[in-house]
Amino acid sequence: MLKKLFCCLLLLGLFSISVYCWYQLLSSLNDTQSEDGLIKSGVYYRVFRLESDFWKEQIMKENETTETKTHKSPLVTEELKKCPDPSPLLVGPLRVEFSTPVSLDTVRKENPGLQEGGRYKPHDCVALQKVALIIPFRNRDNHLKFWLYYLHPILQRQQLDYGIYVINQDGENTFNRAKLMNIGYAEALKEYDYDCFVFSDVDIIPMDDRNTYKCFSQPRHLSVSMDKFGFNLPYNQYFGGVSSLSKEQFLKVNGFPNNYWGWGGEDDDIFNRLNNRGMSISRPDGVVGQCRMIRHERDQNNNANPQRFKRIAHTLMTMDTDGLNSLEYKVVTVEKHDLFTKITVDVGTPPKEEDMDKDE
Ligand code: UDH
Ligand code: NGS
Repeated sequence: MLKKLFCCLLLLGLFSISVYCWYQLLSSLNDTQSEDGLIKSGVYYRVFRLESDFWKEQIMKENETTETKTHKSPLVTEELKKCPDPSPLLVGPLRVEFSTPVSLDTVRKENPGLQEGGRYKPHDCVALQKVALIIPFRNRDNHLKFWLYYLHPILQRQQLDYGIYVINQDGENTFNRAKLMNIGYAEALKEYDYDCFVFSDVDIIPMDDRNTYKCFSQPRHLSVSMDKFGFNLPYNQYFGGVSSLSKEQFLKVNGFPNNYWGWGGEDDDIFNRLNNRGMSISRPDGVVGQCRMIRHERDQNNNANPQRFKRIAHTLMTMDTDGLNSLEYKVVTVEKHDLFTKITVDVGTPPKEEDMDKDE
């Protein structure tokens, strides 16, 4: 009897010891596996997963809220500061040359921040001005490539909110640069609330990015120191090449004249208009204002206008009736390219009695 009792106690002891050992073994296994997160079953794993999913969800929710916040553009715009003046991105003098051809593909690759139609605005500050760049144009594709190649990076460094408008005269009739400028002004305003207009020949490139393509308190002449004039002004009243006028300044003079067909005089006419309305011309200094012109022959159907001297002598009499308020044209096509907006227009023909496409 005593022997049986001893055997039972021994078995019970052995059983307890084995149970204890199994327990220790299992719990040590669980600890290791839950630490490195590899265990495929068991309480620890589930807790770990649940916690992990919970935090994942929380993090995702947090991200969503931040993302929604950053996508609310009005909020962000409110927070953005005005861009500093002058732009801290300017580098000063630039090397400008036309011996190596450029491709539009290169220009596209080098300007990834552009929006359709050649639009741009700085993403980290609010541009000081909304500038429409107007280029009078016909059959100058090679010049346009150089212009886009050089100007896009400059305008971006100048931190402008800008759009490029190439106003292409349809057909082969006598060219009318000034009317194309007026059309550019009118068409650009249909698209965006621009407050400044830069009128630029397609073949003129600034050699210094401190020559900011924006508007000033007085109308601005920007191409003041051109290589073809020995880096000088050809005459004091010269207002050709590249100029900028605020919307207000442009309206004050009724824009450009529409009736200068062929080469010459239209820039002198707008100079007279500005002068007649009491404005003066502002200019950068001769170093900052240096620019290069792409050499070319005179285009077809842009012969010197024999009427130009007579016309500029009468600006005061004609400026209130010839200009923005008498502008008539037809839009033929509007093409939104990556690097610019091309608007092809029918500007009409010069009056028959004036054979303006013949040299004097
Ligand atoms: N333009 C065109 N196509 C034309 C004519 C003019 O796109 O057929 C535009 C272009 O933007 C050009 C601007 O109008 O830059 C002024 O025209 P222009 O370059 O003919 O005028 P500019 O005074 O030259 O610069 C005149 C011809 C000089 C010939 C000299 C020959 N050695
Ligand atoms: C003047 C013209 C302007 C012209 C300027 C420069 O004589 O329209 O020369 O021309 N005025 C008249 O003819 C009345 S350029 O040397 O760039 O071809 O802009």
